[in-house]
Amino acid sequence: MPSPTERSLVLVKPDAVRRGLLGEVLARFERKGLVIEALEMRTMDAALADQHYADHVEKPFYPPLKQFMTSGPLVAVVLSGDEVIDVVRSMIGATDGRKAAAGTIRGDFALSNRENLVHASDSPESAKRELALWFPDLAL
Ligand code: 3AN
Repeated sequence: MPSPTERSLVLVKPDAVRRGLLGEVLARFERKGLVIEALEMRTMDAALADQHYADHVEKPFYPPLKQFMTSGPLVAVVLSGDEVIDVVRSMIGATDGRKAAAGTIRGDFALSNRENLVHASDSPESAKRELALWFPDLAL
C-alpha cells in the first residue's frame, strides 16, 4: 500500500510579502514538484500567533517575533508531496539567514534570524497541529 501523500503548513512571512518575494518563494516550491493544495493571504492576530508559536511564547525572543509576525499580511500555504516536511525544511535552510546555506531560501534572501521569510512545519506532529490551526475547514 502506498503511504498517503504528506502535507506541510508553510507561512510566507510578512517580510517576504513586503519585499515582493512571494512569487519567488512559491515558484521554488512549484519547480521542486510540490503541490499547492490551499493558499490564503491573511494577517495573523495576537491570539493566532500565541497558538501557532505555543512552544515559544515563554522565550525571550517571542515578543518581537509576535510583533513581526502580526505586522502585515502573510500567505499561509498547504503544500503536499513525497516527504514534503523534510524537503521544505531543507529548501528553506537554517533559522538564522546569516548562517543558512546558499541555495536555500533563507540563505539566498535573509540576513536575520527573526525576519527569515518562511515558516514550515518541522515534523508530522507539528504539521498536523498547524494545518488544523490554519485550515480548520480543509478535510486533511
Ligand atoms: P524555524 O522557523 O527555523 O523552525 P524556530 O521554530 O526555532 O525556527 O523559531 C520560530 C521562529 O522564531 C523563527 N522562524 C524565527 O522567526 C524566530 N526565532 C527563532 N530563534 C530566534 C532568535 N534567537 N531570535 C529571534 N528570533 C528567533
